[in-house]
Amino acid sequence: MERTLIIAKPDAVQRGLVGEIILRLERKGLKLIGLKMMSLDSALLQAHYSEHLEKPFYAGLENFMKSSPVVVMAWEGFECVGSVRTIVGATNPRQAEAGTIRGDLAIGAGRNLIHASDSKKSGEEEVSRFFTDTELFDYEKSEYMHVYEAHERT
Ligand code: IDP
Ligand code: MG
Repeated sequence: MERTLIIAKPDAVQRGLVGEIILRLERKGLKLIGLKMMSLDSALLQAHYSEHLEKPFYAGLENFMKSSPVVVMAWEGFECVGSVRTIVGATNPRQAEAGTIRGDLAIGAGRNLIHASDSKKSGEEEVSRFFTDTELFDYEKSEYMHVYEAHERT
């Protein structure tokens, strides 16, 4: 099954929207396999946002991501990376569709509440970057027979 890294960013923590984010992912049927609060430092952020280091918004992004603790989560599910991106919505909350986390709950481009991995490969890499093996949990989710067909459960 695919894994995806979610970060409830400082604005989600400060605005009390961490529970709302978890609720939406739980309701989808995804499995939470890791969860912790962290303060992010420059080294971790530079690795996480390596593709954006040269962008004009990077300095502001790094400062913002260090402005408050964040809640990081690892979620698992069949083809979950794309499904979660759909639930999260477009990067700019003003262009994100109603019904998505960003479309419903955010408005500022640099205050879009949530990070979600953008591919299967980055999901694997990002979960490994933020979680040790002992912080990730392998367990049976009993409702899976009501969430997936058999071939999707393997
Ligand atoms: P994503 O979070 O939807 O994957 P990316 O393009 O990977 O979007 O950008 C990473 C993060 O950088 C965004 O979530 C947002 O916080 C910030 N960011 C991206 N573009 C802008 C911008 O134009 N202005 C301010 N912040 C931006
Ligand atoms: Mg991205």
